[in-house]
Amino acid sequence: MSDLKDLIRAEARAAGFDAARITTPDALDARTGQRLAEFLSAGRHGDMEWMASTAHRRRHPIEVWPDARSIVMLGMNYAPAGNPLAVLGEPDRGAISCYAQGQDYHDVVRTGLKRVASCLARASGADVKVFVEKPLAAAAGLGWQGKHTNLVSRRFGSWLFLGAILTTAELLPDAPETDHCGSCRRCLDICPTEAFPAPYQLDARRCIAYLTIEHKGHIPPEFRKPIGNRVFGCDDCLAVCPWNKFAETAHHAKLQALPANHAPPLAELLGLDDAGFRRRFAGTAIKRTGRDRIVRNALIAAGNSGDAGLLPAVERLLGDCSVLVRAMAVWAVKRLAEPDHADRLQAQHAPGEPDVDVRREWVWPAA
Ligand code: B12
Ligand code: SF4
Ligand code: SF4
Repeated sequence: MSDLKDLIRAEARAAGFDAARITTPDALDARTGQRLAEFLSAGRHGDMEWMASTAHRRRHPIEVWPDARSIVMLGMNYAPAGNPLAVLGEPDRGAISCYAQGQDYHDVVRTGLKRVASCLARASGADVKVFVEKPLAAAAGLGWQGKHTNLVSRRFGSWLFLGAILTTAELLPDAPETDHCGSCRRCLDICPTEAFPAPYQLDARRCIAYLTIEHKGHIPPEFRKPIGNRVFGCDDCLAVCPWNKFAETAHHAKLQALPANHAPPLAELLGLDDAGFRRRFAGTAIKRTGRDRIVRNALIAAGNSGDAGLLPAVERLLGDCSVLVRAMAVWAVKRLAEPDHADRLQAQHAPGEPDVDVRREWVWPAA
């Protein structure tokens, strides 16, 4: 059994993972399922409807696969090389969360998981399935669920991607990790949108990662200023975690930030059409979000920039095909243009505007 564990650890390292530990399906108690149910019944998942429709499978690993006997939990370090919050002081550029600056992590983690899973299946003759769950990572001792709700590791801080392999193989479990947050509350206090109703709980509807990446509709006015120049995700609660001081920069070649994806100029993002967007972000997690949502986010960042030099690019988007884009172009115009110029643009565009939400943006004061 320990030979098999050694083999799994060696294969995990070769596949690019930085940590590999074992737990069993019965290491999770009923509280995990209850907490997921509470999160969903409070509506905290927003429009991520898949979370509600797959909840029955995600309550407990046994629901995924009753025959599973062990779980291999894997962690991949994606710690950035510099301070990920420095870009927040450059208002003419878009802040892209460091998890998305390299190649698409979904593909990188999935490829690694498949490699470790097939090695385990070959060596043991057991069946395997791949999966992800934070409470299982804590049960396996990879870290603990911090007050920001993500897994924190004493070795890697808050910068770990997670993956899991369920298997019918009997493996000796590792010890779980305990909570080392203590009285710290840095992550809770820095959140720009007050997305934590309580320690260890997140209301995704208020989280900038949700609003800029997952949310398909208009971003509610109350969040537009706090979003600042964040055009894809947010690193604030992770970046301030004191446990990051032990983290080493990510070494997986595919997770290194691509220079073009580190703080792109807003002027460039505002000029993207569909084809340009697909070319620009091919192979990254950003491509999944689509051009309209990224341009929507870049318009919010432009509106917050105070840079009237961005106004011509913003004005061009007043006639865009996407209502998401037109609505935020109106908001950005109102924030950047002199009042008489904004009035002229309103007289030119508002009367022929077919969409009710965009018309409403024209009449709302620019909050
Ligand atoms: C949906 C989702 C999101 C949503 C919701 C996030 C959330 N915290 O629930 C949004 C879009 C907001 C999001 C954002 C981010 N995400 Co995300 N996301 C997921 C996903 C797909 C599912 C998470 C989920 O099921 N949430 C539902 C709730 C119920 O689960 P929960 O977080 O465990 O919350 C419960 C506990 O906190 C618990 N609880 C309550 N009280 C208490 C008390 C104690 C003591 C404890 C221990 C627990 C506890 O109950 C909560 C419900 O209230 C996972 C991948 C996966 N399949 O697991 C990635 C995942 C969680 N995301 C990840 C990342 C990296 C991010 C971002 C950092 C990306 C970014 N930079 O923009 C941000 C971080 C924001 C944050 N502070 O969480 C990583 C996290 C890795 C890690 N080290 O934990 C994951 C695991 C993906 C991966 N494969 O690695 N994400
Ligand atoms: S990712 Fe940003 S917005 Fe979301 S909870 Fe963390 S600090 Fe708040
Ligand atoms: S910042 Fe502090 S409270 Fe938040 S996860 Fe890290 S140690 Fe825990």
